[in-house]
Amino acid sequence: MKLLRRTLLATVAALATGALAPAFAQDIKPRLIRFGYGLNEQSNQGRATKVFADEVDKLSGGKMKIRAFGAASLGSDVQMQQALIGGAQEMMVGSTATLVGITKEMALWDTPFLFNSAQEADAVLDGPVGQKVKAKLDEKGLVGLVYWENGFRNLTNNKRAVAKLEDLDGIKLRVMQNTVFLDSFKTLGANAIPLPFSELFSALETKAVDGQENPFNTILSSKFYEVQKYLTVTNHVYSPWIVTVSKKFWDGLSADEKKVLMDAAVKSRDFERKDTRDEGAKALAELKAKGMQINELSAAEAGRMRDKLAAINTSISGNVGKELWDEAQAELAKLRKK
Ligand code: TK8
Repeated sequence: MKLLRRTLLATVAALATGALAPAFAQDIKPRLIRFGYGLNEQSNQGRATKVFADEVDKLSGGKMKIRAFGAASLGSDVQMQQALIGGAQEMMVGSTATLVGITKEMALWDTPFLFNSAQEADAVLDGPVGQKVKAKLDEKGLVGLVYWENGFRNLTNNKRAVAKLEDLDGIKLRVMQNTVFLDSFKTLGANAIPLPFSELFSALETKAVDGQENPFNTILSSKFYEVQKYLTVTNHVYSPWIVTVSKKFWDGLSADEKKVLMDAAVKSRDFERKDTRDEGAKALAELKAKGMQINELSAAEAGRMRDKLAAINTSISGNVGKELWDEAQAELAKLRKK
């Protein structure tokens, strides 16, 4: 009893003199999380990042702080991925397409014409197949939280209106740093050139490349209409973005902290998909008003593109593994029967 009293007294004294203060101070200091992304603050990516940051602040009672860095100010997607793996940066959002070099299963999402609608994309990405692909990141030093919508990609260029397959011939087209995109557009006859997104605007402006492909939202928010004349509605592939965390950082978080990040990520995902779709629905008219010349690829020409790309599908299925490929196809078949 006497001993207990003495210990208690000692503790109280230590507390009063601040001898234990350093331990407490560390608990109070908010955890700082650097979150990088490639588009600008005014984009759908920027808006959803803000929602994520606010939610993390709220759910953690201010104990976790997201510091957002837009416009690739922490580097391109590929550079940020490496920083996350090394532990020099905590979080990012970027294209799944740029992760293919790290996790080959991510190439599943690059399959041309895989999804017919955003609803199909949501169901597969949030379902067992999407979770399986995401989980593959773990062994590479990354933790995938949720998929956001980048969206269906469309083609812009400065040479000519692309109405048929042959119109792509020789167009210098920037593609993402990813072999599926490179091979797809080479197969379609374009002169495909891989470049990080952060270099794209200036490459278009200086005419180092003639064209690029991205969703309407990005063509608008990145002001590509200033340097591109023709827009062809091709919807050739649906691109997801993925919110990722450095595994080194993640492993040091408490269960509560992990939950805060996951819950905030889900909230940001739901916001982002709706926001992107709302903006996307109005974007085409806006791009027209900005002076872009817009045409739709006919169903017959889209069909010719699909046929030409059939060989790409076979190689994707080989790369991601037949089991995963078949599972995705089966899930899609089920959705389409409903
Ligand atoms: C932004 C990119 C972009 C992607 C691209 O960092 O590179 O064209 O569509 O959204 O991830």
